[in-house]
Amino acid sequence: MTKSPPDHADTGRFGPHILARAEQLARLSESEAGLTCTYLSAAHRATAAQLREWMRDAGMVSSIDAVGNVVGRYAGSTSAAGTLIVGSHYDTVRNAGKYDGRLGILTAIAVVDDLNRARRRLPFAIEVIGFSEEEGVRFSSAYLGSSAVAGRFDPALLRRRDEAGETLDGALRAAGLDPAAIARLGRAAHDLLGYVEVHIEQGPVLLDEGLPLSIVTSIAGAARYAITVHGSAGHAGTVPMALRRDAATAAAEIVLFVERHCAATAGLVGTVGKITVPEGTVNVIPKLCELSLDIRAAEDEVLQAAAADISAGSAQIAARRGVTIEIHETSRSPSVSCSPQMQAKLEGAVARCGVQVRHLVSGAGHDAVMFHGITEIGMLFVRCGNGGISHSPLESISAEDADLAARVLRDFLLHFSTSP
Ligand code: HGY
Ligand code: MN
Ligand code: MN
Repeated sequence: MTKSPPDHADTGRFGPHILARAEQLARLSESEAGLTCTYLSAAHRATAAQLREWMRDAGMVSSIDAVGNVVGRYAGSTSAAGTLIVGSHYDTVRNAGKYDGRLGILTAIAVVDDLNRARRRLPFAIEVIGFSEEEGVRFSSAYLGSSAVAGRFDPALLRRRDEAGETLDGALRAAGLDPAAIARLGRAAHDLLGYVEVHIEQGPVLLDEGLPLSIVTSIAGAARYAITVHGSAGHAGTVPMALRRDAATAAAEIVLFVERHCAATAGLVGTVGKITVPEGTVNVIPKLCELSLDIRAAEDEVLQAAAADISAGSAQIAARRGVTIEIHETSRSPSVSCSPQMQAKLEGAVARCGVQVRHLVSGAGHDAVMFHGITEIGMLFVRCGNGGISHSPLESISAEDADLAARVLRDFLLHFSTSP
């Protein structure tokens, strides 16, 4: 009589297993020190291959699709019963933490592995998806992977160029992927029973309140821009200050304007993450300065107003300084609410696992945004350590919290039904 397979849920082995795999993935990096895994780099491709192997080992049929998503399908007990997607992203920002995105994928794989070992099939299929490009680092457009699965991929992005001048189309082909096949990745909405994502909170609230998990009520809207300031070059030693049209000092004033405006507006945050003086030289007055701008708000109206205010404020600064300015929107996603039904299902799972139910708004964007309006979306946040820091090597979670998240996800799946 073979011993029944160990039930992770009782032994608490989900957590250490998930963290060990996150460590293993973190070693697949573009940089010597720290984790950087941006779209279609060698590290990114190696990460995809590793996830695909783990999905296969967990009993899923796994593949890598035309946009680089890693898809593992765990068939249901009946073929006609629809599909629940459980996903998150495996690309990272530069010098990233190990858990942003990856926790959600690894938790889903661990839970399906547990079901598979127990030879349990659910009355619906589960698709675990590792989305290939959520951060929008390389091509300044977030959600490339999930937008394709949601049938919302914008083919115009294929002409978008990265900092090296490579187009998205070219990068896909160089990676052996077929851009023309992306349009066929959209899932039929009628087959989708829902989308659920486990993700780190990327903030301090759960840590401060001593709670391990929370349910997400809504995801803030976000808009990103590329700003270019055009001034005049000049000799650093001979042009009097009053005669200069310095693109960099104008940009600096715009950065401080963004900070002041967002600090003075409730529910709005703004970040200039990149400032570049192309071909900058120590003894030349900058004629060009390029900035990124990322603004977020839980209310779309606040976001809309902020975009207009920052554009008007920047134009005034440019006029006063005798420079010109271009502002180009590179991506925008509206604020979305998680479905009350999915929140209720997650509440049930959290309560059954003995955890206090807490709800939070997400200031960060997530792949779930792409599935809003196509199927019911739900998200489960996991506490971050180190003051809640994220998008940093200091990002941390505990094995206990990862274990709890996996047990809640497992309970959620075992109790999931399409009836309200
Ligand atoms: O920027 C974000 O909100 C997420 O990390 N993509
Ligand atoms: Mn992120
Ligand atoms: Mn993320």
